[in-house]
Amino acid sequence: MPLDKVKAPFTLPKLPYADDALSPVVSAKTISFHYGKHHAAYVTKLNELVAGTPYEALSLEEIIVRSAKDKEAPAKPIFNNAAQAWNHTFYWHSMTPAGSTPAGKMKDALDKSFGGLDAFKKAFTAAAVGQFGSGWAWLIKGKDGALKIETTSNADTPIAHGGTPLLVADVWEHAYYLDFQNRRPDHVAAWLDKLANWSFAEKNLD
Ligand code: MN3
Repeated sequence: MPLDKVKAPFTLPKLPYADDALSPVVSAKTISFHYGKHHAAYVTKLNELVAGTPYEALSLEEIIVRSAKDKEAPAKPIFNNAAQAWNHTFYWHSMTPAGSTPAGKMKDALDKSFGGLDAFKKAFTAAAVGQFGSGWAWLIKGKDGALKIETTSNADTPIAHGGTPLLVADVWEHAYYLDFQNRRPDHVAAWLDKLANWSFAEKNLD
């Protein structure tokens, strides 16, 4: 997943599992809309927006970083669609059908920063549930090397602010409404217990 290298025209990356593999927490029907429609639309729109602009020559991550600071007219929609393209690819990899528990360096880092997995889950759930409206709940490694929980609104992403994302949960309603309706806390709890991909998070530590 070399998101620091890919350039326009961008394509929708393949899902790392079958579309029904995350059921029942994330159903095939949710995937069909969330991946097949929402994520696909961000990629298509991004290609339209960058065509013929200086952004066309940049990697996806460069587009995010530069458009976040750019005050000219097309930068905001470019940022929104580029960040959403990036965030969703990262999100699909933040889940694994088999479920997982933190081990090795990842477990040590959670122990050190949060006092263990249970305390992390409690804090992450509170952040994810407390994010008002659409957004994302992240586990990131900060510039000082410590792990932190962060939420971002709408398309915003730690990539634009110098944080290193380790894991992300999408808390836009489109991520859970077909399966959990308004019960975001139940969705987040099931997501952490059944789907969180700790080996992916551990890879992102380095
Ligand atoms: Mn989404």
